Amino acid sequence: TTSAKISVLLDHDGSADDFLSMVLLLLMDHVDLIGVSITPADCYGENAVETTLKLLSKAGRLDIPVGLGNLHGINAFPSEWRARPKILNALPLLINIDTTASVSTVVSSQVLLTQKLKEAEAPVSILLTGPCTNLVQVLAQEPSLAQKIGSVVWMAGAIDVVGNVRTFNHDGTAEWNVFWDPISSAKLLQYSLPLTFIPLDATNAVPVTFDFLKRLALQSNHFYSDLAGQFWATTIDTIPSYDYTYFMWDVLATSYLAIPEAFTTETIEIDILSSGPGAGRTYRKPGSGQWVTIATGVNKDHFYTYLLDKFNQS
Ligand code: AGV
Ligand code: CA
Repeated sequence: TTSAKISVLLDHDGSADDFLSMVLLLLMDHVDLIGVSITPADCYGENAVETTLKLLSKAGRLDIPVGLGNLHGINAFPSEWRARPKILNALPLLINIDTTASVSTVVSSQVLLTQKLKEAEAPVSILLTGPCTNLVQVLAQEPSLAQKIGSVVWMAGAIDVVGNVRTFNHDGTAEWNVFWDPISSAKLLQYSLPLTFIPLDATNAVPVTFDFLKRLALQSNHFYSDLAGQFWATTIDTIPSYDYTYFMWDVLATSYLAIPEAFTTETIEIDILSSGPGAGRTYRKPGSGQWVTIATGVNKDHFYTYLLDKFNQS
């Protein structure tokens, strides 16, 4: 029934798993997706808007408002990663979906998030699958909106494991979503929000493997299985090093909204470095007063079964 639904705002940054996260939210019976905001981080904004609208159109959900952020973090993502949505839009499954009629409905991310939080009568769950910059800006301008937020689930951080940033003048301890705008990331901790991080500690368990892609392809007569298989195939790089391995990062974080029982968690006090060679590092700091629930692991079979079942639905 409608009353059992939770209202969810998604802020994503346009990588393949960000789009699959949006699809997964649309397929969740208990979720009412009330807005999609885009951060131009691991994507070029205009390409990500296009993919987002194509997918909403395909789902018959162009009623969901879309926002595009105009804020940029100080540590840009590699351009090769940002350009990937161009390939997604060219795939046979998406290329002929025409979105020109709906482009005018795109507003700025801050306007969208502010409006939706203001309007909300029940607590809103916020899912962040990219950096947290838009949300932090909104709260900086109107701190009282924090009371409208029931939970924030963020694919972010690397607590007890190495990070995934490999770049000049950095020590490798940070995860990219935190590193892109480490200043906003550190600020997010100061609003006493109910925060849950799905960090690399948990996502490291779910790389995109040929074995999983084979299982997905066996059910590719279903549109979303076909879509997921093709999106993830574009992420298989030729250099088999950790830095180039694509994980189901955001999709795992999204699944937390539906199958929290598949995760092991811990509630701890942390801090985030906002500058220096460890910029974006998320680390345990007892006494900081900045409490976060972190996912420490996941039951892979539970997650895979859930995912294959969801992408089987239409
Ligand atoms: O750090 C993981 C985050 C997730 O939100 N992103 C990708 C996911 O959408 C950044 C990222 C880390 N390594 C990457 C990334 C890679 N090899 N390719 C693209 N993006
Ligand atoms: Ca992402």
